[in-house]
Amino acid sequence: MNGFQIFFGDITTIHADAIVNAANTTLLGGGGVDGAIHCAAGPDLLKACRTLHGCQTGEAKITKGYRLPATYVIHTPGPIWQGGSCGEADLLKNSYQNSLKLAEAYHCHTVAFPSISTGVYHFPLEKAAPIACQTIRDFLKSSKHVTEVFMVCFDDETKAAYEKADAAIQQI
Ligand code: AR6
Repeated sequence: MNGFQIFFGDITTIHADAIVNAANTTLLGGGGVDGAIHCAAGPDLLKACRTLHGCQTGEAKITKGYRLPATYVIHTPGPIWQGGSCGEADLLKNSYQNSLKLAEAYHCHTVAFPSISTGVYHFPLEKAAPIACQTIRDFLKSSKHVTEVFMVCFDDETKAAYEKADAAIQQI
């Protein structure tokens, strides 16, 4: 039975086959979780990212994890919140879905996500959490290799929002 778990943590310490990076379209690093991942992975991650020539919002690209405990890093730029009428919800769904598809293509069993776009990109947490949980749970219904997905939350408010969203989905 494929599973989804929400917990507190620092994604750079997670022993998953792949962790997902909430990147920007340059894929050349930044602050937040992106900065933490590059810092923990070491300079070879940036070297690998330079060869990828960026990534469009909602798409995903993969590198090795280098010094991270994770085997791979899947980089996806989530949407910047612009009020909600610029396709942000679909783009956020694409980020989760395309990351999961790439994990499946690389035969990953365990995949850990941070809360994409809800930091510097200001996607409202109560809108982002249901999109993330629904997309992950739908994917797990038919995935072959990806069997466990973790949502790694960095603060109380984020964890509470994902738990609430996931509980609502489970009741339907
Ligand atoms: N582990 C798990 N989650 C974390 C960690 C960590 N180590 N560090 C931060 N978070 P953000 P975005 C949480 O701003 O909104 C970068 O500069 C954080 O608390 O990292 O998608 C990129 O280069 C929040 O809940 O990503 C882009 O330019 C969540 O991760 C831009 O920020 C996402 O916050 C992307 O912005």
